Amino acid sequence: MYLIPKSHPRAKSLYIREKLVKGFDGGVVAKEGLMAHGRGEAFDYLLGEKTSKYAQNAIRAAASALVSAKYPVISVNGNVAALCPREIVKLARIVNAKIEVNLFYTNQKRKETIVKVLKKSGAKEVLGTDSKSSRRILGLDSARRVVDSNGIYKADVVVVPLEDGDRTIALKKMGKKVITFDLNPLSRTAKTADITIVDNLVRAINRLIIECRSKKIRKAPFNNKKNLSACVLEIKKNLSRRLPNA
Ligand code: PTJ
Repeated sequence: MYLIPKSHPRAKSLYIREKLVKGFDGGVVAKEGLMAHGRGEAFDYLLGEKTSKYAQNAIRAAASALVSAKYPVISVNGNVAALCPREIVKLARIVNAKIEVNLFYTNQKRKETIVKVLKKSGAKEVLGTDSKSSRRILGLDSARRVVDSNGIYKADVVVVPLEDGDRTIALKKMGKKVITFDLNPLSRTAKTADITIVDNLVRAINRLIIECRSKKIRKAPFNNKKNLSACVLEIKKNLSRRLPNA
């Protein structure tokens, strides 16, 4: 961290990157997670590295869905555990959600390391490592199909930050409401989820926590497809604004 001077114009983004590197060195993040982060960084750059009003609309809709959920569950992968474990625990506590570790590049040792990180961050219970309570999601071939019968399997609302498209589709087929954080508004997950927060998880999760704590949560109409289109147009606007003068 000390290698990045505070005065560096991109210090914030580089600090976030360091969390991933630290997570990789500590056995939390998969190698592929570093690449996934790079893709996220690129989209964040195009989005102006700020929370747009469209992301805020989605955050409001997500808060409303979470506080009215009967059995909400937050799914945690390696990148999420490296980026914001404390915030995940805080959010789970506020909306009374279960936390479940669920990995794409599954590996029991990494799962257990992630559980330790979450417990160190204050989680009392973390699901996803007990094979006795595991269930399979039908129609899904990736390791993400294995979920906990007291967690994702039973949930009515599932938060899946940085998710892959296949499982989002499978969760939808199971009748669940899916909330995701994805900097790429064009990804399959972004397009399939009920509520897509097109923002960096690191920024948006704090806003979601504030929103869930607020006493003024109102159920307002939310159209994910329209909101995603607005996010794409936002990128287009940012690009034209930043065109170098020829
Ligand atoms: O820990 P594992 O084994 O479960 O693996 C986790 C990764 C992230 C490697 C796995 O889920 C994966 O391969 O994801 P994808 O399919 O690359 O999708 C990740 C999506 O998250 C991409 O659309 C990225 O743009 C986006 N993304 C990356 N970093 C962030 C992000 N979105 C929000 N906030 C970020 N910080």
